[in-house]
Amino acid sequence: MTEAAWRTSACILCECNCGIEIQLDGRRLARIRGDKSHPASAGYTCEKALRLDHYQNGRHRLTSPLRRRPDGTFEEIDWDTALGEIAQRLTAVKDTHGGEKIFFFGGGGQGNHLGGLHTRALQSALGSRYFSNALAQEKTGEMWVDGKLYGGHTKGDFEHAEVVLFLGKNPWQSHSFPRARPALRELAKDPDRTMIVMDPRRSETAAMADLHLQVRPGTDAWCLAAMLAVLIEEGLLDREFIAAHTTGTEGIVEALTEVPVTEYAERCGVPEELIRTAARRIGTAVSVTTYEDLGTQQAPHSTLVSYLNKLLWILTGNFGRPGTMYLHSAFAPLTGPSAGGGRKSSRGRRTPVTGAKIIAGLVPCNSIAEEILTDHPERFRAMWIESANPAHSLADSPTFARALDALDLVVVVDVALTETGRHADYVLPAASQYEKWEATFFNSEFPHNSFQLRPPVLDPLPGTLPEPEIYARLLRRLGAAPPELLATLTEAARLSRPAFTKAFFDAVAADPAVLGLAPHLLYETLGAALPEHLRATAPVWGLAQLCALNHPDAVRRAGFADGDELFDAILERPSGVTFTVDEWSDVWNYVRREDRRFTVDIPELTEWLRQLKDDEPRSCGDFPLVLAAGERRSFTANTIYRDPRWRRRDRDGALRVSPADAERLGLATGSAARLVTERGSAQVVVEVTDMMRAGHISLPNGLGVDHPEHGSAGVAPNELTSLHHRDPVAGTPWHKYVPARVEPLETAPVAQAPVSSGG
Ligand SMILES: Nc1nc2c(c(=O)[nH]1)N[C@H]1C(S)=C(S)[C@@H](COP(=O)(O)OP(=O)(O)OC[C@H]3O[C@@H](n4cnc5c(=O)[nH]c(N)nc54)[C@H](O)[C@@H]3O)O[C@H]1N2
Ligand SMILES: Nc1nc2c(c(=O)[nH]1)N[C@H]1C(S)=C(S)[C@@H](COP(=O)(O)OP(=O)(O)OC[C@H]3O[C@@H](n4cnc5c(=O)[nH]c(N)nc54)[C@H](O)[C@@H]3O)O[C@H]1N2
Ligand code: SF4
Ligand SMILES: [Mo]
Repeated sequence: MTEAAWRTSACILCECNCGIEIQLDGRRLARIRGDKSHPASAGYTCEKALRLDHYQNGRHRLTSPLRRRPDGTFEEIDWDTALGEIAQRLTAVKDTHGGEKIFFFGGGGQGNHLGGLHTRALQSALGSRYFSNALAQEKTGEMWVDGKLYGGHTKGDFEHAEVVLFLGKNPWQSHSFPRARPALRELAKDPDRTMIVMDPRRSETAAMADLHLQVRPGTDAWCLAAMLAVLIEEGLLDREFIAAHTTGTEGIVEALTEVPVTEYAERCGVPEELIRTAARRIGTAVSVTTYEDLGTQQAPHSTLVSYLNKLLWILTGNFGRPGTMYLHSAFAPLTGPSAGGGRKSSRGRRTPVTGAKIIAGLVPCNSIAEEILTDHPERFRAMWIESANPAHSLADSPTFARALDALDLVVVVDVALTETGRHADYVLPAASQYEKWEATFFNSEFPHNSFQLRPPVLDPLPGTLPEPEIYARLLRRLGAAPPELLATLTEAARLSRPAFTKAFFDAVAADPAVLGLAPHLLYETLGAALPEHLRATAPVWGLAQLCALNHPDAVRRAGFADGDELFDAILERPSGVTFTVDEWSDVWNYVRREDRRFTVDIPELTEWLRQLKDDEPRSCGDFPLVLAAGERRSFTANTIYRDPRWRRRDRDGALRVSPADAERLGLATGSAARLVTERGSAQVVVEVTDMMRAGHISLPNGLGVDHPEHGSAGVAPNELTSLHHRDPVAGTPWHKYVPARVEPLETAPVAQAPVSSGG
């Protein structure tokens, strides 16, 4: 027998989207291995990718549109009925309340951003103006700071940096940069390089670090302020870089000069000498990169911490050289313009009811329920949700569910009947990410940036449709595309690609609003002229054109004269294409400022830094512990895998507790306990581990989802979180800082295999 072919695809479980190859057995993803031809991952995968058949073929898959009955149960209906009714009800909301009352959430998860293009077209057709996704509960504080400083997204060249700082980030488990584990191992074993980890927990990454700054939870601002003060005190700022590349450092440097290092070291619980050693190492290294993630972005002072983190590498001149930080090209934008980058376009946009700041076009996740559960005339009336599970992933799930129930219409597009789908009026079953063309826009490498368009490896499961087709059918019912325009573009597409390019850009020039519908128009016209199996790739042609316009030199250096050549290469190379090639000196061109300098002064954050001095420790009354609700572990992957059996270990997602707290509370590994917060309580299984410091406890993310066959395991973390603890600037939740207490339960310890703290 000949061996089944290996098909090219990608892992969809985290933003790395490692290239994989899949061997099918019928419809089963029988064997999976890393794809050596993938430009970024080069053959690497972690263990989670090997279990992707749980996603593809689990019992959770839906095969018919569902409509909710008045009693809350669902009935199967056909696609025509579903889309006909949805079109009618959307139109009714629009006519009665205005299209801007239809709120959009999601539009892509960890592996699928092509559907999101079409949701934009639907938004445009309905006149909807407000949307959000998971980034507005993690990254918007950082995006706001990025916008003010340079107007772009930064990342680090971790593979070549002499010193790397991970701030509330555990890449051993969560990855987020290519080949994270080999890169960490190399960093750890090289005596000339230094890994610094700031984390209250002795995470897998912290255990490998040269310097572990084991802060008290939620005190990173004091620790970073102290490190910056040491840099200033010891004359370690890069004055040349500051003079050549920045404006407005005086105010913040003055504020940092006043930081009392000894006192702040005490506040954050890290020995002063260790803070000084870390600061000196950063101040004297040839190259430094830093990575901040959820540990600080979902904790007190998060936006201030983002600023202090960026000051560490800016004031020491660690930008724009190998081994340092960089700005990069984008194949397609992941969000709207960031705060200060689009100073004109997005400044001052606020939500209609509570006036919360909209950053990068995203409504803060914690505000959404508040924008609905009110009798304010501007409240949202309907919600469209795709590729997201906000009734599980947003703070205070019970309140979010109540908000969904208060709407006139909720439509969910998903592969499964999720916690969110249960509150929908209609659930539309999408084809899986292995049954359609897919891609992600998490493309953030430099100097070579790559993009992968993955072909389907299977036909859609009967009863499901790929998102482009779902949206096309709905938009046709809504009469979204002007018929004359469709006719002109269809005709041009039949003629030739250059004729189409001209017709398309003429149409955009005549009426820029055409861009809003572009994904739909391209699917209907250019797509219809392509061979049928390529139809869904047509919107990528549009993105390739924009990419070539935005980065003409870098795209040319990558070997493509124009957007057409780039698009053809994308289709020809399913493992991925390097779409921009830069030199390190080009990095300044990505600074979206006329003078190409960093605008360092952010007065409101400088003021916040000054106030740290008088900031009282949070008094937690009945809740003496800090719960980190949502830790990334070997067996977590947001809520993408729904079958609890995918977890070979830690099926219940144990509550991690320090030995000191366990002894005080009379708990042992395997004990049952009640975990109580201001918002709720849950029964948990305890794991006693010296990863945790006293006073700090932790639950994994992504658990507590139900499965039709195997039920639910573990705790849904947002049953325990509240809407009120959030960043004052960005509105991002403090999932990693939930005041809590643990009460032992009388049950005998559950027999369990020993749990190791390793990966
Ligand atoms: N295995 C796995 N990998 C994933 C995911 C997954 O679900 N599973 N999800 C992906 C997604 S969506 C994201 S956003 C990333 C997130 O990736 P990470 O941010 O790395 O993930 P977390 O484990 O949530 O948090 C990181 C660390 O923050 C620490 N922390 C908690 N409180 C504090 C604090 O007050 N200060 C500091 N300094 N640290 C603190 C925790 O101990 C933890 O080690 O992971 C991605 N990768
Ligand atoms: N307490 C707490 N809450 C958290 C976090 C935390 O650490 N603690 N982390 C936050 C973070 S960083 C993130 S990123 C969010 C993640 O939360 P969400 O963005 O809400 O998303 P996921 O859990 O990734 O869910 C993705 C959904 O997409 C569906 N899906 C998969 N493939 C397809 C497809 O091809 N088409 C369609 N239409 N749907 C598909 C899946 O079935 C699933 O329902 O959670 C956040 N919530
Ligand atoms: S690192 Fe992320 S994308 Fe890569 S194999 Fe693991 S889960 Fe998948
Ligand atoms: Mo995330």
